[in-house]
Amino acid sequence: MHYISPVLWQFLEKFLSRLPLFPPEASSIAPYSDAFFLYLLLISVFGTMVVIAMVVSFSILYRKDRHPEAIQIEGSTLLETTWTIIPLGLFLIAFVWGALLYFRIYNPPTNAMNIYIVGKQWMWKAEHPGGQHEINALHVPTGKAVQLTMISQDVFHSFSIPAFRVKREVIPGRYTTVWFEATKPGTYHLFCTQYCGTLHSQMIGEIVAMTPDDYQKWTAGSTSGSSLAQNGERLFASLGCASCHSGSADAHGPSLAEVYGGKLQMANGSVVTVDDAFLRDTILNPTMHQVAGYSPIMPTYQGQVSEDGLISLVEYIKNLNSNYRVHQTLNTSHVETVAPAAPAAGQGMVKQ
Ligand code: HEC
Ligand SMILES: [Cu+2]
Repeated sequence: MHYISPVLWQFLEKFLSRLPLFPPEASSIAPYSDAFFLYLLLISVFGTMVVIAMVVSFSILYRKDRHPEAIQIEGSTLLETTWTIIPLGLFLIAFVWGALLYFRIYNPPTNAMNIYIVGKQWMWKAEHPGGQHEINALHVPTGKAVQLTMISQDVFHSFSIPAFRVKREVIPGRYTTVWFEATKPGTYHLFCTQYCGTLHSQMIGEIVAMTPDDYQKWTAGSTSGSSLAQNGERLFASLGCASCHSGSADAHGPSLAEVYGGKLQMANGSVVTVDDAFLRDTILNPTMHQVAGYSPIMPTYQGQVSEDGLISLVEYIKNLNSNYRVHQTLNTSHVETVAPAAPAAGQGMVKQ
């Protein structure tokens, strides 16, 4: 991904980081995003200059007292080809470069650790798998890919960390994700960049990037004693999910052990990958995804579980191993991904 010569890059970085208008570059993606931004800026400036230069020089060269009589020119293939090919080339570079960057920004590395973010009027809540809660603050380790799974409790918000060149819509009813890898320890701004009501401008916070050691200390020091998955386990019992999803053969519902990350056959013939969004949707609206081989007896939990509760349930199901026990996730910095289960009879499972 080194699209720009390192020497030129060092020069530009020095120049940019002294410019107070420009936020610091504190994530792995920031230099790439800035390089591209600079390219777009430069071709725009170049284009503007060319136009201004021609407007000024032509008005002097072809002013009325020098050319009282207009001369008709019937076109020039060379000229027209030039002004077509050059901009086309510049735009194609922008397209390819932008597309490569886009894929990098929108595809989190598979080993990324996951943190949940809930936006609401007018605050940001962060929930670490280890059970640490934060409001208007987010602690992350440097040198590690962090993925945020985000949702809004009310209206549209937008989660933006300028120093990381990260910005993503936070939408009611749907999980969105964003990822970054912080490179420099420090404290950075967090903004809501979508007008979301009266106190929108106060929906701000702090991103604290810490060295992995400091981060370990922070997670150990701020744990509430039970992980998200353990909270989820309690909800799973209190909401009555356990009665149908006990994992035993005579239960009314399918076993949820190790379903996460695998594929399920739906009653309408389609095959769905079990991800966070799928789990959330089935809990709120079970008829939306009717699993093959089961009757539609699961009640809807719409209005009964908060977004935080849903996150705990999702985290619980995500971490269920085959014995219906939760993988311990008190430590945020290593979150296990559960291998998809082997297809069991009558379970509607399909092979990967
Ligand atoms: C009355 C029994 C019942 C209750 C209570 C119940 N479910 Fe279900 N659940 C089912 C049945 C039956 C299915 C399969 C058919 C379907 O998709 O509706 C299912 C499907 C699911 C699925 C789809 C994944 C899969 O492996 O099939 C998830 C996830 C799920 N339930 C989670 C929950 C959670 C979480 C709760 C509690 C908040 C809950 N269920 C409460 C009966 C129940
Ligand atoms: Cu907002």
